[in-house]
Amino acid sequence: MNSQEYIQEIITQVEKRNPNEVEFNHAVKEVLNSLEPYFNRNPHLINKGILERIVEPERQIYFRVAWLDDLGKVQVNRGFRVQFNSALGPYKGGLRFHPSVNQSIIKFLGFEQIFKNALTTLPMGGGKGGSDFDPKGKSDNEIMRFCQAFMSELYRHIGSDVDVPAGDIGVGAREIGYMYGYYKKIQNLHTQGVLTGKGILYGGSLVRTQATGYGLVYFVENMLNDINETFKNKQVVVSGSGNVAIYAIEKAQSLGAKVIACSDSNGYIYDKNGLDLNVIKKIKEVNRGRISDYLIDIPNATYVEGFRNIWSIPCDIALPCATQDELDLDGAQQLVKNGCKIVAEGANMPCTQEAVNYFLKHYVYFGPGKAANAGGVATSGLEMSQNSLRLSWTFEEVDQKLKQIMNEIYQSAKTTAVNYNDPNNLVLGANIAGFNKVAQAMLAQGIL
Ligand code: NDP
Ligand code: 2IT
Repeated sequence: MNSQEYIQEIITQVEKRNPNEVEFNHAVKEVLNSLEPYFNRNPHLINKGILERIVEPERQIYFRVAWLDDLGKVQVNRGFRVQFNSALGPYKGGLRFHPSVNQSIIKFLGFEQIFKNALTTLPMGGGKGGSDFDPKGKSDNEIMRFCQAFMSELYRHIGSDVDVPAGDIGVGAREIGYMYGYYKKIQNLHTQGVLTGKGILYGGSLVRTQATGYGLVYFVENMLNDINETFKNKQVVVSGSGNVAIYAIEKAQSLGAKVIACSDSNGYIYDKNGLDLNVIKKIKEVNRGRISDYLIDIPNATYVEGFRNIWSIPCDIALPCATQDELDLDGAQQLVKNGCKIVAEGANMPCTQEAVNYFLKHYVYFGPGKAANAGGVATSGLEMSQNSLRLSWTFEEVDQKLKQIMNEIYQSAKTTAVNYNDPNNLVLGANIAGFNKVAQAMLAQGIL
């Protein structure tokens, strides 16, 4: 059997075994299809059962989360944790609270996380979890009761050397605080390394809040550097206005870029003078409001309903930082038509496969999420290190380490792409570099 047949056989098997899991099948195809040249060079790995095992989670946990809302009514949500691969270290990956969460979404995120974590250079396996709970419109007490109910089951499956969750969509410092507090109470253990993204007062790391957005911009700096460019005076469009988007905007602005648009799930704002990030932080981090509120402070800006239309704005650099499949072929065509040179994914799989293929074909330099947004989990890894040491590093120390890691991730994706004679294909570079580490570790540890 040759590489192509082997890969096709596994893809067909995954489709058959996981029908209707659209996102998971997309993620598997995206990774496996870029591994053909790798298996061509390493044919001895074809009969070792690596792909067969890597597409099957080591363990999947589903549970009921029952909680009382403010009206005293019982609410029931679904809880998920997928412990996908532990070849490189304890399972590591975020928790997502969003009504769209289902088995397919958690599995796609867990699968991506395996290779992303491998690229960080830190010893972390891949996992992901969450719930179909919708935090929008819930009171602070409801959020707390939900987080406690969620942790009352999750606690038995996690641990600092077992599985270390963190935040993702709908889960930030507030939610991690409630979950950490409850874990500590029911376990009677201050084992800080069990969750990352904690508050600074009880074991959190400086820079973790900023890390994904900052890391994305550090990654793009490397991309720009390779084409003899910088962020200075570049027009940048960022989708989303959550944790990743806000700190991507902050770092890009500090490097001299003009960020002219961002969005939420209802629509986008366009401010030709450059976004006022303090207004956005007030709306999203303090008031938990809608991005359309930007016009209250900045009446000259424009608000447009429908978040997908953001890609029609002419820009040099586009950073999708909201959610999966938010940038489709239509968006990609508009970006290319308007002369966009760089697209890098702050979110997980925000570009559809058609969009990615279109970028690669039209010489847009493309940074795939598992490399470009790895700064968040990398800094989670640094938080785990500090927890083990029982020490806290300064902001500058952590930021420096984050920058170093992002440079290394870029170099590893780039050199692998060059080595495989496709020098501008960072999708291929990141997938092969990440996969190779996990495959080698799996081989060394025997058939598990
Ligand atoms: P947040 O919850 O802080 O923000 C999410 C943003 O995306 C909000 O603006 C939200 O709008 C928008 N959004 C979410 N879901 C949808 C949807 N279905 N349709 C349209 N817009 C949507 O999450 P993060 O910023 O943490 O996460 C953003 C992305 O980055 C996700 O893909 C996540 O997996 C990825 N990521 C996050 C990391 C982290 O450390 N937090 C690390 C690496 C990747 P609204 O408020 O209207 O819902
Ligand atoms: O998608 C991601 O990498 C995250 N949500 C961060 C995971 C983590 O463990 O910090």
